[in-house]
Amino acid sequence: MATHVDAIVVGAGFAGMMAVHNLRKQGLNVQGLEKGPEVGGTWYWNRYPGLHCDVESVEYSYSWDNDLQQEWNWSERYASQAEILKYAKHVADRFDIRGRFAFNTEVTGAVFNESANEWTVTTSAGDSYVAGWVVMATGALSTPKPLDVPGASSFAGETYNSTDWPTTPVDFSGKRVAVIGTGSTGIQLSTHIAKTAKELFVLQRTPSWSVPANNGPLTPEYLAEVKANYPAERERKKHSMDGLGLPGTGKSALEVSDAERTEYFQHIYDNMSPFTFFGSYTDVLVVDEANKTISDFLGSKVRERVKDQAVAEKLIPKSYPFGTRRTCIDMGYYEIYNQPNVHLVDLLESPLKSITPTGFSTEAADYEVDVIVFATGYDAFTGTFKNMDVIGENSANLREVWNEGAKAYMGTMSVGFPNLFIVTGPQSPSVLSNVVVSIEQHVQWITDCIAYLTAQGYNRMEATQEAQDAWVAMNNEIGQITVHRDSHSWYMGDNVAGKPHVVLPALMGVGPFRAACDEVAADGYRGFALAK
Ligand code: NA7
Repeated sequence: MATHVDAIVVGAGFAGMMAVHNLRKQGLNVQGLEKGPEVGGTWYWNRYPGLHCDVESVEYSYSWDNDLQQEWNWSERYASQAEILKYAKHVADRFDIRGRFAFNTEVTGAVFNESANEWTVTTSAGDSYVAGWVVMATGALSTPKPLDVPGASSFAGETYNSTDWPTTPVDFSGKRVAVIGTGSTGIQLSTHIAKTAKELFVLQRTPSWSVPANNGPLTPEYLAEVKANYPAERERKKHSMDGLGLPGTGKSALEVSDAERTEYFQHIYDNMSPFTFFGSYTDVLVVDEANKTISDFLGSKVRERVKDQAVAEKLIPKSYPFGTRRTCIDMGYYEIYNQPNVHLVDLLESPLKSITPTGFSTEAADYEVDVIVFATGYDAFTGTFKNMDVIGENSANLREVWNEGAKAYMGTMSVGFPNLFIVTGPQSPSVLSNVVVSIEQHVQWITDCIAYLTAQGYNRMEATQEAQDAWVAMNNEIGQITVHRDSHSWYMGDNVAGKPHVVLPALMGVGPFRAACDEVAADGYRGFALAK
C-alpha cells in the first residue's frame, strides 16, 4: 500500500534537511527518504581521513536561523568532516528534522502519473510513496564515477574507495600504498597517508592547483566578530558571484605591474580563501593572458615548496587554464614529495596500464603495493539519476534523456518531468560556489514555488522546451566567453566515458542566478507551464 503525502524529499544532506524543514513549516505533509542511516549527505558518506571542507567553516553553514548561527561554534578555519557531520546532526535534532525521514531507504524509481499529476516513488525497502511534488536533494557530487581502471578487481591486497570509507580507522603504517587520483580528495588523502605509510605512490594523471589552507583554530574573538556581522554579511554574500563575497581589485591583471600583482597574489596565498584568486582581477577568468598570471604565480609556489625540481614540474598543471578545474586547499600536500617515502607516478609520462594482483603497472614499470586507494571522482550531477528509474511524461526515463546531455531549466526542472524539482541540478551554480549558499537559495526558491502553486490551486508545473533551451544556450554562451571555453573536466562531464560534453554548472554566478530565479518567480514562474 502506498503512503500518500503532499511532498517527498529525497536526501538528508544540507539541501534535503532544509527542504523538509521549509515544507513542513508551510503546513505540508512531507516525507523524507534517505539512503544512509543518518543525516549529513555528502558529509556522512565522505569520511576518509584528512577530509576538510575547502570553504571556511563560518561560511559553510545555514543562514536561515539566526539563533542557530549565533549558537554554533566552529573550532577550525576549515572544518573537518567530523565537525560538519556533527553540525548536520545538531541541526536535525534542533529542528526535529530526523523524524520526517525514513533512513536506510534508497529511492529506486519514481513514476509520474499524468492523469493525477502525482509521482509514485519506490524504495529499496519495497515501499512506495505518492505525492504531488518531489524534491530531489540528492547532491551534485554523490555518486562515484564507475571505476575505469583495468584489472581493478584482480588486486589481492586491501582496497579503499574515498566515497565509501570504512567507519573504523585504517592503519597505513608499514604499508606500501598507491593513491589513484590527484583531485581534492586524492590530495587530502595522500597528505594523510604520507605520514605513516612505508611507501606512498601517488598516481597523477592531471595535476590540480592547490593553495595552502593555513588552517588553524578559531579564536573566541574572531567568532564573536563573525557572529556580530552574520546577518549583514550573509545578505551581502547571497548576492555575490561565488556566495563568499570575496574581495577583488576591480582592475585588469594586465594593467598593474608585475610587482603589484605578485604582492596581491602572495597576500591571497598567505591569508585568503583560494577562491579569492577567481575575482582577484576582472579578467583572470576571461582572458587567457590574465589567467596565466595566476598559473605563473602558483607554479612558482610549487617550485618553492618541492625540492626536486623535476617533480615540481610534473606537479604544475600545464594543460588547462586556472579555475577550470577545482582549485584545492592543502595542509602540506606539496611537501610530502620532499619525503623519501613518497613517489609521484606521472601517468601522463607513462600511462596506467592496469591494476595487477600485487600492485599496478604503467607503460614503464610494474609496482608492488599492499593497499590501493581510489580517489577517482564522481559522475557529477547525473550519476545518482542513472541509478534510479525516473519516468516522466510519455514514459521517458530521465537517465536516457540526460544521456544526450543533462539539462534543467533554472537548474531545477528538466523538460518532460513535471513537479520534479532538483536542488542544485544541471545549470545551477552549485559546485562553482559556496554550495551551502546555493543550496539555500535553490531550496528556498523551490519551496516558495510549491507554496505558491499550492495556494493558487495548481497541481502541475513543467519547464517548457523553449525556456530550457534558452537557459542552457545562455550558459553555453557564458562558457564561450570565459576560460571554460576549451576546458575538459567533470564540470563538463568529461571524466566519465560516454558522458556528453555539456556545461553542467551555471557559470553566471550566485548573485545573478538568484536575481534570474527571483525574476522568473515574480513573473508568475515564466518559462514554466502551470496547470490546475
Ligand atoms: P576529481 O576532482 O574528479 O578527481 C579525480 C582524480 O582521479 C583526478 O585526478 C583524475 O584524473 C583521477 N582519475 C580518475 N580516473 C582515473 C583513472 N582511470 N586513472 C587515473 N586517474 C584517474 O574528484 P575528487 O573526489 O578529488 O573531488 C571532487 C570534488 O569533491 C572536489 O572538487 C570538491 O568540490 C569536493 P583526471 O583529472 O581524470 O586526469
